Amino acid sequence: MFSVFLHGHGFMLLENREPAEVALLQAVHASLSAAAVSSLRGLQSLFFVAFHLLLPTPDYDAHGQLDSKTDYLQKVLEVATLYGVMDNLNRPGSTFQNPHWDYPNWDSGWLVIDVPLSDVRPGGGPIEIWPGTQHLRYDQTFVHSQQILRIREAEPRQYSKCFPEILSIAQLWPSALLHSSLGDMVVRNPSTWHRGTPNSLASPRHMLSFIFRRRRQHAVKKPV
Ligand SMILES: O=C(O)CCC(=O)C(=O)O
Repeated sequence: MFSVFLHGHGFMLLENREPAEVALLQAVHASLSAAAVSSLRGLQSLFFVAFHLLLPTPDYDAHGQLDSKTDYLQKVLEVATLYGVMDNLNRPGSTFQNPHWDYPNWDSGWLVIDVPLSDVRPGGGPIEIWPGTQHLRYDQTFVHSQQILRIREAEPRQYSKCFPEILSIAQLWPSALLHSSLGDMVVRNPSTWHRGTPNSLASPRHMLSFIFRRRRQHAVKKPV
């Protein structure tokens, strides 16, 4: 089932109501700028999931066998790099982002886990995701694929530039709005198209995003 979701659709939403971990997530958020990697060690569920998915042969079905004595952060760091932990802030009054991918799908080995720091209900800025788009062959999908893929410092990325071809496909392709609860994990292949949606509520929506990349020597032919 996990392989159908993450490999087939490009994302999955896992519940995590572990109170100690939810409290730790909030503490991490409070001290994000100063956060040393070691301060994340108690996020056992998150690193447990990440470790199994970042293995050279991803183990989609290991969920539910968490061993509290194992240091899963350490295990993750043996097979992958933690590129960053960022606060994806969606402020009240925000509008739609452009549908985009974070990394093109030929740049493999990336995994992102988004953790909302509040319950995200309709109108509260849920992330929208286009299942299966991580498998698209850009050269067969876009007329102007070169232009869309040209990502250089000096040029607008998809975040800030709306490519009509991406937008028109996104309008036709079924998408999912991921409503979630504090502490849940949205595990996604960052090549899967997604965007931020309007936050029409009075409070900001904070979401921690953990960005991992499998080490080159552990590369798999098929990215998760
Ligand atoms: O904040 C969100 O819901 C989405 C953020 C996002 O897609 C991004 O920053 O790349």
